[in-house]
Amino acid sequence: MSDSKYWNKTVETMPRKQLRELQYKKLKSQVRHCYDNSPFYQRKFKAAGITPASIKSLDDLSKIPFTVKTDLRDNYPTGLVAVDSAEVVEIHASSGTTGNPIIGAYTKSDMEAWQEIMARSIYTAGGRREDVIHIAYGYGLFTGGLGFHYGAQKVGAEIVPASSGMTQRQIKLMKDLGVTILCCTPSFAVYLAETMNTIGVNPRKDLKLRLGLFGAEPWSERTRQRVNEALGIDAFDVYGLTELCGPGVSMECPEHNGMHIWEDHFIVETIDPETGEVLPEGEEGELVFTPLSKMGMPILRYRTRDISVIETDMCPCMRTHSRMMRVSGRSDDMLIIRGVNVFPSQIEYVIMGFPELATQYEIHVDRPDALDTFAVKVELNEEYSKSSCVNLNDLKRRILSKINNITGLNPEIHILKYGELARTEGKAKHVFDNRKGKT
Ligand code: DLL
Repeated sequence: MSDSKYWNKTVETMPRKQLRELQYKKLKSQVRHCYDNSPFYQRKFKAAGITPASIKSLDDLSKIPFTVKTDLRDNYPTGLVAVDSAEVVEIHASSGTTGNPIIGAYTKSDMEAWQEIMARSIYTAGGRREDVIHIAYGYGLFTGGLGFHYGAQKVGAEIVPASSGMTQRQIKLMKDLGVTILCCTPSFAVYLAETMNTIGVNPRKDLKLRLGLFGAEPWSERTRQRVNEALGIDAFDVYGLTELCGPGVSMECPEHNGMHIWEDHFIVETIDPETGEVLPEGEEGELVFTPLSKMGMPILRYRTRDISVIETDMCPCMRTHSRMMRVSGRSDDMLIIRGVNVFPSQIEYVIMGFPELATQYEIHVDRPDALDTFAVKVELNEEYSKSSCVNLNDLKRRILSKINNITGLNPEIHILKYGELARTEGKAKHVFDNRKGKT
């Protein structure tokens, strides 16, 4: 095993003042690149009455207008590409199910930067060249599979490019190949653990798994505890999005106190999602990112809709890069039920607190008449499903009371048998809002 805990100590522990200087230098050239080569940003700058000369310090970043998801959809497929098409070497796209997909276009230098931060991310969690890394994020247009693949390649580890699907065969491969690191969505990690239990594979005895690198969807601390326990691993949170590069924008270190944002490649701001006002450090709000190394499809002040808090105090790991706390939800995932704001993560938090329940859940909202209906479907875990001594009415009452404490609402609670809710191999679908189009 290598002895250093850093992939690039100079960069990862760079004093914050120096890091800010580096960001300013890169921001200036990024703004210049957009101004010279992107008709989209030329129009935006003109409308805002700014030129590259208007950016005289990092504080001037706030003069630049935000870029939002609809800008990307409206300029599909290549309206934001700022290089000659011959410079583009790879395309990825988000998994959105409605409208135009969000495209990511990469040049050779974009690919190198992405590979570097993915290698840094894997290394930060403890991945080394001696590891066998099983990548069960989807390969293809989604950035998850290939993003981890490129990073693991640079670390020099042995890669099992499993992609999604064929869960039982994945478990066999993990066992036979001595896989030590699992990379997938947290919901697929839960599903793998459940399947192992069903087919009689004991991860602690039969596998060599030690780490899990899970992201691409919100998950809770309690899900982490459950997965750690079920698989006998140390699970790490990893964050990113197609518009910025893919996974690798930020990564947890072994302190597990937030994900270090690789600030030599990204500037982060937190804003009030309603007013767009920049919030002081440490306040919860929507994350806005400005990537600093993107040439193919540069993007400035991108509104992610992801809600989190940024901390800049020194982490015991001595990395100076600021940390984003777990994403508590997306501002556009927030449900307004009978006038009350409800985040799916609040419901997940309650469910994970009941050892009698499996981790799968669904939230159903509808408006058959004038009033919203709200139902939560949960499952008993495998053991309780088989037992006849569970008092379902009492369990229902306790779940309801916890949800009511947090939201003030009284959803219908449906307790199903283990395995009755659909499982997913990629990002989980928890919310079924059937009110769309109903007034
Ligand atoms: O999900 C990239 C990725 C792949 C990240 C693998 C981590 C691991 P998109 O499909 O464009 O890209 O989806 C991006 O997923 O805006 C968040 O809402 C959500 N998301 C990603 N990582 C996390 C995370 C990839 N760790 C969208 N926690 C983002 C919570 C996450 N939400």
